[in-house]
Amino acid sequence: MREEALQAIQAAPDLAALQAVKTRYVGKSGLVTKELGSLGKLPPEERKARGAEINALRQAIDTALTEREAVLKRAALDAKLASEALDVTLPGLGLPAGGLHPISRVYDDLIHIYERMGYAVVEGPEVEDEHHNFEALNVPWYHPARDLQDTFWLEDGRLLRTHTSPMQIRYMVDHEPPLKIVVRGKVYRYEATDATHEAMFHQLEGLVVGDGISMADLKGTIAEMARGLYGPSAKVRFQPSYYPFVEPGADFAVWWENPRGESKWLELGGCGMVHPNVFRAVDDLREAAGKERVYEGKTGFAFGLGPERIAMLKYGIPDIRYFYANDPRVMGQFRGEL
Ligand code: FA5
Repeated sequence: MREEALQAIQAAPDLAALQAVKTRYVGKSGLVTKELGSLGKLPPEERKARGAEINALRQAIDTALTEREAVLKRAALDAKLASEALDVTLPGLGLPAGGLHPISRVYDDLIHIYERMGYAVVEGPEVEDEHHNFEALNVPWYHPARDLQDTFWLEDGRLLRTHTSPMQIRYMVDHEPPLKIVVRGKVYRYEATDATHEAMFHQLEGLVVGDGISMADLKGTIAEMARGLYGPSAKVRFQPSYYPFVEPGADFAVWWENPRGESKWLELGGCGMVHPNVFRAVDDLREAAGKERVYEGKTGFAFGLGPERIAMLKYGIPDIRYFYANDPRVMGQFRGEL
């Protein structure tokens, strides 16, 4: 039995098989255990020698079991380590990185510049009423300027705002002067699209109201923005223009150069001194809401510009429609740019 047991132990391929061998020989009803139990049936003179023999056998089996167990445990550990091995020199998994849309990046630049000058940043509703989008901005229904901004009308008589200027009205109705704000957001126009015109685009609106605000303050502010965007030698140009909600009104452009040696005037937006009729309309709305009339005799300036124009030049995007076509070949180039 000795040889047979020792061989079975050596041959056990894993810990479970070894346990089975152990049970077979030295378990409660194992072969060796049974032998020990049958000692009592032997004549007393044989018992001692037989007992010593069985004990020696049992010891040999125990030793062999312990040794084999150590070997198998070691092998199991080695196998586990090998299967869970980690090669720390392998490159990491490439997680797809997003990126900020180029318009968001231009907004961030612009807003940073205005926050430095102490402006508050606000947003307003994209669905507007006619009064805020036109009338209160000195554009009555019969005014030809309504044709300048073709409008998406909703069935309930409201509209998609054609510019961010209605937020001038909303903000002044809710706040007293002095104030300095920029408004960011989407605007909509019922227009045929081309390389520089979209039906949905963005604007950044500025409004400053206080006492003794002048056209010089407006020009200085636009120049400061241009320097923030294009460096200390940036140039700005103002040309007289007409917007019903400002008087006088102007269009402004910045001189734009890039490292490739390209340069030109970039027509950015409109601006001017807030028209007294706008202040009057705001005071009327305030009065109707039970608030004090506080805008009579105040002065202020406003401006509105399109970040798409800045982004097209900055990133060399030749057609405004690429911004919103969700073409991964275009937007993929802004991956990981935060
Ligand atoms: C306005 O919308 C005025 N509210 C701006 C303003 C505000 C003037 C405050 C005075 C005082 P205008 O329609 O010119 O103005 O639009 C302003 C800018 O928006 C343009 O200079 C241009 O940069 C951009 N823009 C206008 N139409 C489109 C369009 N279809 N697609 C892309 N950008 C446009």
